[in-house]
Amino acid sequence: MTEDSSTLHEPKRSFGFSTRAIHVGQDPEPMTGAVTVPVFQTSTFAQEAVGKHSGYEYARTGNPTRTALERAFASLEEAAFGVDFASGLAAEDAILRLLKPGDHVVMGNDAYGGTFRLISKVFGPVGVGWSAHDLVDPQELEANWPKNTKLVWLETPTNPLLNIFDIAAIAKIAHSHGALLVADNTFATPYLQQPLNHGADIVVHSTTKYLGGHSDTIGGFVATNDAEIDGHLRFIKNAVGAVRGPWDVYLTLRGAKTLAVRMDRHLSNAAAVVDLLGSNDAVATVLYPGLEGHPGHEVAARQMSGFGGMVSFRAAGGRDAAIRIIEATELFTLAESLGAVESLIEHPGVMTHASAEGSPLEVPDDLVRLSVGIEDEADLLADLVQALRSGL
Ligand code: P1T
Repeated sequence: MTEDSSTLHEPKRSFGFSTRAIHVGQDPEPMTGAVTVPVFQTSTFAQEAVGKHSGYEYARTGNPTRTALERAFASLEEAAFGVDFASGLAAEDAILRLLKPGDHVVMGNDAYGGTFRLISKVFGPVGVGWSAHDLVDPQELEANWPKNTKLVWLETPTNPLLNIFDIAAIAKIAHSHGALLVADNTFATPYLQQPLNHGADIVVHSTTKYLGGHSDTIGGFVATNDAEIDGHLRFIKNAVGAVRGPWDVYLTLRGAKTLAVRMDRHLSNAAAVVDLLGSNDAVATVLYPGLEGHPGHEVAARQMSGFGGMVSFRAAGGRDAAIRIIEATELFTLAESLGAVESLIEHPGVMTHASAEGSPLEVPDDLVRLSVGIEDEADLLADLVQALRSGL
């Protein structure tokens, strides 16, 4: 065996979401009956004879703890294949290695700053072209289709402006030009949105966020229904070595078992936060796809089953007021990252999206991003009320 195969043996749709999160790929361990997938903390596997082994030979290539996660997460995306990576960016890097010099990537004009940095500053210098488009209007892309485009790369909802892109409409345009559509599903999670079912070819996640859910690991994941793409990803993972140790994989798999219940609480807390922000004088605009006035509301209602736990707003008092508010929270922790049980607050312009400064993906400097956690709603609201006073 060269790369571990993750062909999904379990039926894809027979169980509900939470049942799949808890059971797919996670049968009791055959030797001892251990109910929880063990942490196979080993770098290598004994072979019975030369070339005759259990299916595992070396842990960069394959590890049973990782196989369990790959099967479970593939089933959450209703995908045939899934590959775990060392980080969200390592997963993105493996996808982008599908490209050759001269190829072009179309990006949305709002995305995680690190994704923009990877495409423009790592792949750009070796000859991969890129352009940023306002994918809110897919016709703009159709009218200005850059030649040699092989990949269209979108997030929806986007980080940090929470724009919504119509996956099915953009997939149709990409496919009509022979390009693949990659959807970063980190903000929505497979609980709220399954991009492959809307026509995307590849789904990528930073599992550091909601899937892991506890701010204790870095990880990435890619799902696809295309065996050739899966083969490419496994080859790159093995050849380049962007793998995680089994303990981190175990923690991510354990975190995802509660994804559905956590997301329900993220949704209700986020809705309460949105209500509060909407009537506060320190806030100029609330960005949240659940708001009826949000330009992507209808598309989001169609392709998502909930609007997510991320909320952004623009401070009425500009950049300095935004920073004062961010520094005044006591329960919302000032930190990068998102999607975990605890609430976080940050200034994208200076923090997560600093690498996009001066580019088409630059974010407004009065922007505040909240990752609304699953603490008690009343405590979160009280913290925001007191912090927002600093913005007046
Ligand atoms: O940090 P890493 O696991 O490598 O994932 C990168 C990544 C990919 N895609 C999206 C949508 C992301 O938000 C991220 C990471 N984002 C942050 C760290 C952040 O605070 O926005």
